Amino acid sequence: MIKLYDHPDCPFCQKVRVVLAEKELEFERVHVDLRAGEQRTPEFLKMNPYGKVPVLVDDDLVVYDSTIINEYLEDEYPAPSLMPEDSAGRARVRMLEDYCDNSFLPVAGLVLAELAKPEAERDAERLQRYQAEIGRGLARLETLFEGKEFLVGEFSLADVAFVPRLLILPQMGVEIDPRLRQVAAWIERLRERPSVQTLGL
Ligand SMILES: N[C@@H](CCC(=O)N[C@@H](CS)C(=O)NCC(=O)O)C(=O)O
Repeated sequence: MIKLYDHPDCPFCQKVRVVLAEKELEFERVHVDLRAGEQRTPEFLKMNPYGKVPVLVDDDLVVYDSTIINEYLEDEYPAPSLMPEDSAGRARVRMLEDYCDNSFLPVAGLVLAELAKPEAERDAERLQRYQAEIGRGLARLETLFEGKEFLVGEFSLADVAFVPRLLILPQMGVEIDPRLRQVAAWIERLRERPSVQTLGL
């Protein structure tokens, strides 16, 4: 039985839940109360020394970090495949996941942190700068489609990485530039997937 140490709003946990749903894997969700600091208990740190969710436990194996977990799920449960077969395609997926994890998601996190403040305490200039950065990220993605339905051809782990924040662009105050037609169509395509709908975003 697979266990996922999870937090409902965490985009990294959401990435893993999409992959579990794509592969129709049953799993038990263990809610980690991040506000109460449950990720820093000695038991949790034994599973993930970084003290972060998600952590996936599959029988005796403990795996942390959403991107590594998703690669593990792809290796261990290969059907349906969420990685291209050719090494060039696999490298493209990994570069996009890296961009998403280390740039797109952190900036989205800064937008959400600013919006979480009472309006009087928000720094409007900073908020706009972060929102514009998301817009530039989307413009960069637009150039990758060249008529493809998903970032690297077929639906892959690269698309999964972006799902959690793409689905809440309106809540983040980010409007999609009407010129980004392929990005807009891609987001609609993602929204239609049953695995993505399980997130309830
Ligand atoms: N690189 C990690 C990032 C995970 C992460 O940042 N998780 C956050 C929640 S979204 C967390 O557990 N934060 C708790 C803390 O830092 O104390 C991954 O991809 O899994």
